[in-house]
Amino acid sequence: MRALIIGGAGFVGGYLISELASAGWEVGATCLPSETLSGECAALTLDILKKDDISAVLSDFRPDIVYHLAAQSSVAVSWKRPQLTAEINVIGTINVLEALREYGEGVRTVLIGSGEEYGFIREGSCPLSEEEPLRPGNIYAATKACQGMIGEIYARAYKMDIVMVRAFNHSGPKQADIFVISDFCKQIAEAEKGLREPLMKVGNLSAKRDFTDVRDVVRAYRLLGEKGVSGRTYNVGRGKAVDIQFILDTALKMSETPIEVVRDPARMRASDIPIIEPDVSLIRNDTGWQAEISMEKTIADTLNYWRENLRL
Ligand code: A2R
Ligand code: GDD
Repeated sequence: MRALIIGGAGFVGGYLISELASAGWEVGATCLPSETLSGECAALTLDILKKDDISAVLSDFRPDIVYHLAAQSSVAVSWKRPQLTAEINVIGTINVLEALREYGEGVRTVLIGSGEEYGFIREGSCPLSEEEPLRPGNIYAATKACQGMIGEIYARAYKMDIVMVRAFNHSGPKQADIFVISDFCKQIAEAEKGLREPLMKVGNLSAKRDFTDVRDVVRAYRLLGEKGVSGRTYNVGRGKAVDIQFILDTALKMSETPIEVVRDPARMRASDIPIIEPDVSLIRNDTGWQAEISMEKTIADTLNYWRENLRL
């Protein structure tokens, strides 16, 4: 199997390269000119805002399957840079799908969307099945809902083999520190080394989110590439939301130094969905996948990553 990962230099990309290469797949991965790729893969440079360049990459690498990961992936950034988020996540995805449509060749495409797409859910509707109506509550979520809808349109209209994913929160070593687990762990590691005052800055601790280890998530992506049903959308998550307070308490228990918690208004969002929790029976039934790595391990590994990788 020849897999092309678009957006391969991001957080998930590195893990997906390892997962697919370990399974014996031949992997090509793209990155922006400013980025570098790591792992066992053919490296290609690509900006998805340049459609002709996508066509050239497809003709060069000739994949059987394409994983589209490239995105502006932060909810927080999407409030500050809505145009950029829409351009990359919507126009960029259309460019990818147009290039794939022209390429033909029966290639399978896996589009990575988000659990955020469900947005303002009705009371009592958790766990959320894939049939639940989408009511996005932020710019990022709206662009990902749009990506999924456009994916469905291409699948139906052009009979393209497209599998869509709504990935819920995922974390692990090497994640950018703008995401909550990585953010809290980095603050602890800095406090332990005396690089900052022993203060933990936090945002909204009452939001409930469903966290899965990135190493489980990329296994789900491989299995969906192998066994996912064309045209279907799959939730990828643990199936059990916890509040951010739980993440904070678990991380603080691992700290080697006492840390005081302080609310940081800059970390509060213009609007934050109270709970997002998926029903994961569809992916379990179609692929046998379920999350295996505990949240405690994800947090411990992320904290150890920061302990070893702080730039002093
Ligand atoms: O923004 P950068 O410099 O971190 O680069 C990101 C890259 N990217 C692009 N690639 C090609 N053409 C573009 N115009 C473009 N704009 C951004 O996509 C980054 O290297 C990659 C996305 O990786 P992350 O931001 O680390 O996201 P992550 O956590 O790997 O999530 C993968 C997918 C995304 O579609 C998320 O929205 C979804 O899973 O949750
Ligand atoms: N980042 C951050 N920092 N978040 C905090 C903090 C803090 O100090 N304190 C509380 N939170 C809360 C946020 O308000 C949000 O409710 C939750 O923690 C998770 O925030 P993030 O880790 O920034 O992730 P996200 O949920 O906005 O988005 C991530 O998950 C989506 C899937 O549900 C990203 O990985 C998206 O790309 C992904 O699609």
